[in-house]
Amino acid sequence: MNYQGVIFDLDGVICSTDQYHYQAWKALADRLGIYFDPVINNRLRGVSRMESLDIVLEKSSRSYTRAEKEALATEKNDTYRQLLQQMSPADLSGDVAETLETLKSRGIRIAIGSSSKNASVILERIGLSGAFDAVVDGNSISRSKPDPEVFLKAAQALGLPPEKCLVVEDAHAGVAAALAGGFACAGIGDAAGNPDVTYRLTALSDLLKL
Ligand code: B16
Ligand code: MG
Repeated sequence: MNYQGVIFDLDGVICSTDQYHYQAWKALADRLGIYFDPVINNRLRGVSRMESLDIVLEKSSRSYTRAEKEALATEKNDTYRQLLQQMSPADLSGDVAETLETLKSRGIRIAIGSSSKNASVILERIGLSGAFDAVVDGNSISRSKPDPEVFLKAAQALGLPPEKCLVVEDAHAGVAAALAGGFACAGIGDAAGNPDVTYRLTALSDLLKL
């Protein structure tokens, strides 16, 4: 591999919290009588909580005040955090665990670059607290993906320039963020179909062949 650091998105790359995001948004949309489906949910990948809410509310017939929106975002997050309780180290796939271990054994520095404000809870639940050289998440940034801030901060925390780091993303917003920051980007899942990615991964361990 020609990179000294790899910056991983969390939801959809390291673990499958995307299904819990879907369930929590769906519960909120159903309660409000707003249409919501997996296609709309795909647009929420990598996007911050409040921006996600705006997308969910696009199908609403009424408008919501800022205070109402804060309450709705809190309601969704409470449902989501409840769902996260069922996660355990069993939710860390062997493919992901082995890939991280092998990269580390090769001296490659690894970081998390996530939009989520729940990143540390998730890492703890799947047994990856302390596994990364740096964790930059939704609490440390002011601009969400597709802005490159989260990845630039992660590279800085690793002590590496963007051109020496590879970003791994499952979301189109995340791919755009990586490229805008001057990073190469490997797409997995939804983002493997993005025409702009530098590499396409079927499994995370494909990284070890680069
Ligand atoms: P939270 P990632 C993103 O995480 C999710 O993909 C996105 O669906 C979510 O809205 C966002 O985090 C904010 O999450 O509500 O937990 O702060 O993919 O960037 O790791
Ligand atoms: Mg993601």
